[in-house]
Amino acid sequence: VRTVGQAARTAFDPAVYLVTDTTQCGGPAGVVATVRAAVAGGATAVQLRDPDASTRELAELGAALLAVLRPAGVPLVVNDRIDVALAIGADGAHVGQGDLDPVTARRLLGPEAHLGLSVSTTREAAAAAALPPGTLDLLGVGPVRTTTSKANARPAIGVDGLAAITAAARAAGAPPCVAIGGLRAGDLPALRAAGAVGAAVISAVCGTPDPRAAAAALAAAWQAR
Ligand code: TZP
Ligand code: MG
Repeated sequence: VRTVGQAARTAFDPAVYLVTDTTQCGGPAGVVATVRAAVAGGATAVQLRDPDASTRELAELGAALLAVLRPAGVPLVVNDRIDVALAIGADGAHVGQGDLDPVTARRLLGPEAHLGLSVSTTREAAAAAALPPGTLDLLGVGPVRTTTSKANARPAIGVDGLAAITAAARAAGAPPCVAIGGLRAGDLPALRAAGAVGAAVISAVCGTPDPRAAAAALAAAWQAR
């Protein structure tokens, strides 16, 4: 969402959307190194996600990531923590169904920040479409496949479930859908065919010895048709 007269934020391209996991990256310094490498490989957006970090740890890690991402022109959003997103001057936030409601999150973030919402069902996508215009920029849809990166993840919906939700979202006028959950480079052409505008990943990048090559493989797979 953009408002005339306010400074433009970094453009949000969700094609290869890296979500960070501090444990899989080997600690906060590993997160920074992974993000730097992934961006060099072709990651187009980054979400800072660490449900276990203290508020101060999360803000410090976010500031370190912004120092890497701003010069690269890659946006950073913060999972769940609107307060931390605002405190560090991130590009926006991503909320789940149990987090702060999107209308309140939008009010706090202002009109030009990026705001994403997780959905797992066509019903949740329809509810997202019914929010006031300008509330949401993106839906995170999944988990498409079984994931071990999120505690208490919902059941996997598969590529067919993703296709059903992207279709419902489009029909209802909801924001575009990025796929998430257990995704590997080989999945990306099918996700694209199912209507997703990108793939969000943790372990396909954070769990690998060469995150730059992993991100490059995802970027290449996203372009392939
Ligand atoms: N939300 C739904 S699945 C998931 C999140 C945060 C984890 C994705 O991680 P991975 O390793 O790509 O399955
Ligand atoms: Mg959350």
